[in-house]
Amino acid sequence: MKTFKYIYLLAAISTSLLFVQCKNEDDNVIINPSCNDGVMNGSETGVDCGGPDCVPCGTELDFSGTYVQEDQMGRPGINTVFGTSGFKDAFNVTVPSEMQTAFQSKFQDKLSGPMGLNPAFTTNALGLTAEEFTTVLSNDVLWLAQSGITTYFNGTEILTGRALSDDVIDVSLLLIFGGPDGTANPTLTSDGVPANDVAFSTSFPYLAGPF
Ligand SMILES: [Ca+2]
Ligand SMILES: [Ca+2]
Repeated sequence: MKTFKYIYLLAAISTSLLFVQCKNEDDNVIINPSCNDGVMNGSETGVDCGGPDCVPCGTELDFSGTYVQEDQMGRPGINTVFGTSGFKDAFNVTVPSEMQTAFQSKFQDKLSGPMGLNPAFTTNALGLTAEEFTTVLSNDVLWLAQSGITTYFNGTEILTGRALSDDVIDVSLLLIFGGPDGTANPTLTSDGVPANDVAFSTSFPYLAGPF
């Protein structure tokens, strides 16, 4: 009977040690360190910043607090280019389902009216008339194809999504000023900035830091 007691005691002690060991391992284990897990790990030099993979420390985005919508950029730059006639603030806070009714005619006047960006506009490289093109633009949402290539424009596919490196401003300028085959007004169909100066981050939100 005494022997059995020692065996039970040893078993109890061993089990306790096992639990203690497991707990310590759980506390110290590092599983897939990332730039948004809230702890300094991997090659980071601060919490979720620094090192080769995360944004430089001091440039982290602050997602705390309550936000209000101040900008609408389904397609970057459209509100800046077409909303300059006193309605940009209203455009920025209008829900997409109401945008076409509220702004299409204003956009068309801005595009091809007598004082517009391109009074000589007939159709563009997509074969769209001024009314058709500004109908697309005034619905300021980013279209996304559920299958196939994701691109703003790659020479074949158009507006099937957007990759961060897509030159969306040049595409917009081409469609505004390039005429039916994209070759009109060559000095107006590019902003002269072909790519980002800083590499994109490899982790969410994937944006490049300031230059
Ligand atoms: Ca981290
Ligand atoms: Ca560009």
